[in-house]
Amino acid sequence: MTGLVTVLGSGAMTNTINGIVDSDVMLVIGSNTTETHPIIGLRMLKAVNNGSKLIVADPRRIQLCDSSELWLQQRPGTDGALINAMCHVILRDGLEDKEYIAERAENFEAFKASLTDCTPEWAEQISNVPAADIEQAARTFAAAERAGIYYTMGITQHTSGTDNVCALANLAVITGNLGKAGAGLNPLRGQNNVQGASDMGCMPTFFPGYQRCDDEAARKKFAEIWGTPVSDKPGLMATEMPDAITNGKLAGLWIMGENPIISDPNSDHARKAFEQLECLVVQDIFLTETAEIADVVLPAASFAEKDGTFTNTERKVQRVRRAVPPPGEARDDLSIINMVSNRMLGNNRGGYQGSRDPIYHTVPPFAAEIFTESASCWPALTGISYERIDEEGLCWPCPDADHPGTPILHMGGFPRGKAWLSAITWTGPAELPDEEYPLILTTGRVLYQYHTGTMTRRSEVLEESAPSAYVEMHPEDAKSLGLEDKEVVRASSRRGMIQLPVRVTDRTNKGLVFIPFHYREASVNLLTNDALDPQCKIAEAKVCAIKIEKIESESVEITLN
Ligand SMILES: Nc1nc2c(c(=O)[nH]1)N[C@H]1C(S)=C(S)[C@@H](COP(=O)(O)OP(=O)(O)OC[C@H]3O[C@@H](n4cnc5c(=O)[nH]c(N)nc54)[C@H](O)[C@@H]3O)O[C@H]1N2
Ligand SMILES: Nc1nc2c(c(=O)[nH]1)N[C@H]1C(S)=C(S)[C@@H](COP(=O)(O)OP(=O)(O)OC[C@H]3O[C@@H](n4cnc5c(=O)[nH]c(N)nc54)[C@H](O)[C@@H]3O)O[C@H]1N2
Ligand SMILES: [Mo]
Repeated sequence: MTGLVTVLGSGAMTNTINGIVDSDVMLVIGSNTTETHPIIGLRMLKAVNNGSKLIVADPRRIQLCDSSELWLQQRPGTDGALINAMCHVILRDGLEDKEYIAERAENFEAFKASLTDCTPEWAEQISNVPAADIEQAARTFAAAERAGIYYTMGITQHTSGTDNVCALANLAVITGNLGKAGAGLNPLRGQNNVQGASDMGCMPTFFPGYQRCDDEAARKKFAEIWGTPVSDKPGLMATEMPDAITNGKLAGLWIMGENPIISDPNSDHARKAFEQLECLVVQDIFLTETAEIADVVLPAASFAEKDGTFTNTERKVQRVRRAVPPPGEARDDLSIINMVSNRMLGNNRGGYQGSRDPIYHTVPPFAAEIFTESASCWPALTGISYERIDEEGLCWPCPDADHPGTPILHMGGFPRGKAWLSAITWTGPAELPDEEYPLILTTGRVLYQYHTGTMTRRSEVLEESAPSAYVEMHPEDAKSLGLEDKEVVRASSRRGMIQLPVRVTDRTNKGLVFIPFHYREASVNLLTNDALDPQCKIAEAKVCAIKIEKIESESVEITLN
């Protein structure tokens, strides 16, 4: 990754959840916060009550639009143009924070030159957002003493996802909004402990603490700590694995806590690839669609059945304690990994004597030992211990035992010195509508369901509240296809077909439809595009081209005959 994204590192919020109420302006872009991060959404609404101005940029009329001062309804996949145009206005009118830029940013002149043609009128052509609204958004954002940016998957799940994030980082830097309360660049992380998993090195290029595997010194350090040689070759991203399997480069896969047969864009391609594996192991708390095609299923314990820490979206490391024992043969994930590793070692098949054998339940002292090791490997955690977070978590970086933690990042400067303002060239989505597939499909979430539904669809209350898939469609599009509200239709793309009811609503714009991805019986990932962002390899789940067709029912045909 380039420029600022590297500076910002882990992808956590630079600021805190409670600090949101201190902001003067909030730009919420590509985040349906009240449905997907309801607690954070409440903080935003509280900030609005306190007088903070809310700018929403989202192709759909999400709940936050009702409380916003300005709603930019862009075409999906055009954020890069929109944000560049906001930066253009700010620099054209001299509204930037000159002192901050001089002190803390690099590459300013080249960045400024790159924006010459990114006028609001140019961005209106691309995004369909009126130039006057772009101007107003830019001026409101730049005028604020404390302006915070909040973004999620509407920004990242694009072939231009990394560029979009860099463009937002540019906006935060030129207005001096990094390293200050009530401001910041705040990606709202999705899954519980996805932050902790990244911190611990669950990414193909990193050891724990974002220390790169192709860095000689880091390799030496971890080889010493772990007492075994470590590889210098980055692994594959999950999104690259289906193709690696079909190309014969990957023969075995051990999937823990993911259900890619429903959650991977272009999921039929993923399923076909997984079926070719020599060995597929799935470790999950339920028998998922992916587990059903596995050679081996390892039953895991859930969050309430184990000990350890979870790190949240604001980098706060918090203790988790086992409330109930795991059912039946289920074991916590750590014990399962240890048991397999020790068996491999016993059979001379690699493996690693990581611990005592066998540990069937992770008891607190063992989880604490692991934490102590992590803290010794990564300076940002060194000051955190189980004793210190017994009652209240601490935000990393926390370099020593007396350090209070760091709720707000970059107060005193950036880790790489100065922030690099990178020139971003807007590029559109990989697949756009045409005559055959005339509608843009965007996908996402609803409040009552979680991802592939393995957990939420087992809850009667949640399932009753949101029992069925649907396709959100603008009244004019529905009318031109002769569709009524709730009518079951066929939705298809170049990759697949599903059937589901229409929900006619003006929440979306003409030409755009939205389908949630929670429902296996109408799994929208059969339709989505697996084109990847060339830098971070995220798939373009937020834009592809589809068509919707009326299903002529048999009864209608019989009547006609
Ligand atoms: N209830 C519930 N909450 C969840 C989850 C869940 O499954 N259910 N999942 C969690 C996880 S892992 C994640 S990652 C987060 C995701 O949280 P969000 O990103 O907030 O959720 P999404 O519904 O995927 O998409 C957010 C918004 O992006 C908009 N959007 C679509 N295309 C574009 C575009 O091109 N540009 C912009 N600016 N916006 C666009 C959509 O209209 C939608 O309002 O939610 C987390 N919270
Ligand atoms: N079309 C479309 N596709 C998307 C997205 C989108 O917006 N649109 N969003 C993408 C995003 S951001 C995400 S995060 C993914 C989510 O995709 P997945 O991660 O595949 O979805 P989940 O249903 O959350 O799967 C998590 C699995 O972990 C299991 N589990 C829960 N707790 C534990 C545990 O403690 N141990 C173990 N071993 N297993 C456990 C659950 O039973 C479940 O099967 O979907 C992605 N796919
Ligand atoms: Mo996510």
